[in-house]
Amino acid sequence: MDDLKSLEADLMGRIDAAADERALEDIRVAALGKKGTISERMKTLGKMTPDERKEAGPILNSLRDRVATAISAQKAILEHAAMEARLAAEAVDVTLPVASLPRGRIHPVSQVFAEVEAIFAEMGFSTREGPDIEDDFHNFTALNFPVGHPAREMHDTFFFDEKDDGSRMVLRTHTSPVQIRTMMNEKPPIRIIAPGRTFRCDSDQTHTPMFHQVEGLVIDRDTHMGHLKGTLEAFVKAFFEIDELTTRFRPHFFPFTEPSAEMDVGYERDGGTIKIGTGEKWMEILGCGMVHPNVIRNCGLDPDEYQGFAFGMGIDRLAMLKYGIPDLRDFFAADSRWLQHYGF
Ligand code: 2NM
Repeated sequence: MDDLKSLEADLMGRIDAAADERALEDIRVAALGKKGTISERMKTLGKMTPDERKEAGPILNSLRDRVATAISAQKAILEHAAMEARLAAEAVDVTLPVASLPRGRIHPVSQVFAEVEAIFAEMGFSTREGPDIEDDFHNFTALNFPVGHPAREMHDTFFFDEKDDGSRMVLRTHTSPVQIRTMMNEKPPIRIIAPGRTFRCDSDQTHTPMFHQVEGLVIDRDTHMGHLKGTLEAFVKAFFEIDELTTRFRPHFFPFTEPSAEMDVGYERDGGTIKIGTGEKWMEILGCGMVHPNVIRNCGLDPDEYQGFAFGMGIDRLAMLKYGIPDLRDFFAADSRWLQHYGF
């Protein structure tokens, strides 16, 4: 028995002192491996009388268990220390400036989104977002698009495959579904903008199948077209950084607003560049109108109690106008030289 005690003390001392996982593994093999000191003792059990074995068996078993447990515990300590040492050695200060790589730039679309958000935030608007993939109700029906309306047809809308119930999801053709969700889920007064990606099956010099929009919505009691006009004129002045602005509201048709209008702003050419603000010419810049009573009703609000205005504009075109970028298609070509030139 005494030699077992001293064997255990010796093993425990060496396990505690093991400096790394390799040294510990050597100790494990020397004690518990096939020819290990403890394993060799276990083999002697077979040659004992039943009475001897009854006494020695539990003693050897528990010795083996204590040694195995000590090895596991020390292994965990060594693994943890090794990980700490590796983390310390491989630490990188991600806040240091990158000196040897070309710096990335902010895409003009991201820049303009941020500018538009900041301007409307100052006027008390907050931002709402929604999914790119929408159902028919939020993209069309709630917005007062009659069944069979041309905008629902294949040539404008990207449809997904029919589901088992016959319905089809769509890539949203505008961000208006965000306004629908907001009206259904929040209580007036509502003052929000909805920036994001939109999709229409259209591709030429001035249209890309994916483009960017900001729409806005105000719903309150006694909201009228004066509020619409004042808000949009204040926005255009702030965005183009001008004090003088002439505007013109041309009657238009949208299913979701009544009356509807397109807003033109005055501009003039100064050499090759376009100067927005005043001038002989008119530039169409956004669509707008008073939210149709059907839309307000579809969202569970009473149109006799609440009215409001809404508007929508293309961010890509606003970026081209403000920053003198000539070709829309370069926006989405992922050409790093273009981004180096036009980025922020
Ligand atoms: C536009 C033009 C006019 C619009 C309407 C709505 C809603 F959800 F309130 F009915 N959201 N956005 C709207 C109105 C959008 O884009 C050219």
